[in-house]
Amino acid sequence: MSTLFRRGATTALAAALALGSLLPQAAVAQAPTPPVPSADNSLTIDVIGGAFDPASITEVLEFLPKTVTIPAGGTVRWLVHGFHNVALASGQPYPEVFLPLPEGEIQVNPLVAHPVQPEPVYSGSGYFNSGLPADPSQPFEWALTFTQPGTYEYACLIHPNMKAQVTVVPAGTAVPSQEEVTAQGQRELAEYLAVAREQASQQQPSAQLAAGGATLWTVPMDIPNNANAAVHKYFPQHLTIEVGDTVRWVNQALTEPHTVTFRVDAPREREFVPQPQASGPPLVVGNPRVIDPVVPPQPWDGQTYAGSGMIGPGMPAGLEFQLAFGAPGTFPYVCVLHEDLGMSGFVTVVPRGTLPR
Ligand SMILES: [Cu+2]
Repeated sequence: MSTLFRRGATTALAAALALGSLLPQAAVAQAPTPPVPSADNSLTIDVIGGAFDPASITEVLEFLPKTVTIPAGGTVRWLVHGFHNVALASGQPYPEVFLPLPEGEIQVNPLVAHPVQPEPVYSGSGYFNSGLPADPSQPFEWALTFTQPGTYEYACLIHPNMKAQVTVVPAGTAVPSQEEVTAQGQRELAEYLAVAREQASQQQPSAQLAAGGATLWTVPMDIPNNANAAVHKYFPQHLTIEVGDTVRWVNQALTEPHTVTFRVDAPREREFVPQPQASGPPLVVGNPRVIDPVVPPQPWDGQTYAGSGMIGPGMPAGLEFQLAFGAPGTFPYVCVLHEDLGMSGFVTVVPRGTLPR
């Protein structure tokens, strides 16, 4: 499958595979704020990784706050919500997220999937990684103590724009308290959500005349070119069309893949299939059923599985998916990657001549 992927596709695929990101509603809750003296070299500062706003079905793909300052000897503790990791590469390239398997499938690089932490102390060199959560619906914590002054980038390798910094100042230097750090994270979260909501409010379907008097409907998904957030919605969620019309879904997201999947009676797919090994942790293998399109004969009669595969920037299946509807009825669909967060829609198909023109 590696040949399927254009340059840069693997990070998009990784983001797509973050579909499993079942973010708890608590993801927007504040970090615990233990009282800490501001010049305590042994202090621990909490940083949030990822957040979800259920009201707007918006996932913020950022560390909150994006920069944090601690004294040498201090510790950063990440509280991670969703399908994210925390990785430091000390100025070296980050590892590839996906690796091809001999059978043509792909696996998540074990250097990304599993923890790499020779010791819980970071002195400015080497590769450290929290690993990915086995169950993204459960938040996890990861902590590192920083011993050397300097500014260090870290990243979630699943989400290409999710990069942040730790600045370490000499021991004894006063730094912002946890209360201030948490407040800054909340301000950044509020800004990201406000921009995403405003963008979402502007998304709407469009209709144009097609051959034979039918209509070609375009349904945008997510919000355009937003580096900080993904809105897991179709615009609109419920579209009514006539028999013979075609619907074209277009993913506008900057990095986040989505799917348009009419499962009909098929069982739910899993985006990752763990493959147990004789020793060590399982391989984490991508499921082609989720990645690749399943295009039925068209016009579609609504009776068989139809799916876009993962569509989005850098994805082999492209940015859009199109389906002509040949039978009346109501047809529900989901984004396989984000259905647990509420990404679903339906198309109601009525007889020709029913809708006002
Ligand atoms: Cu989605």
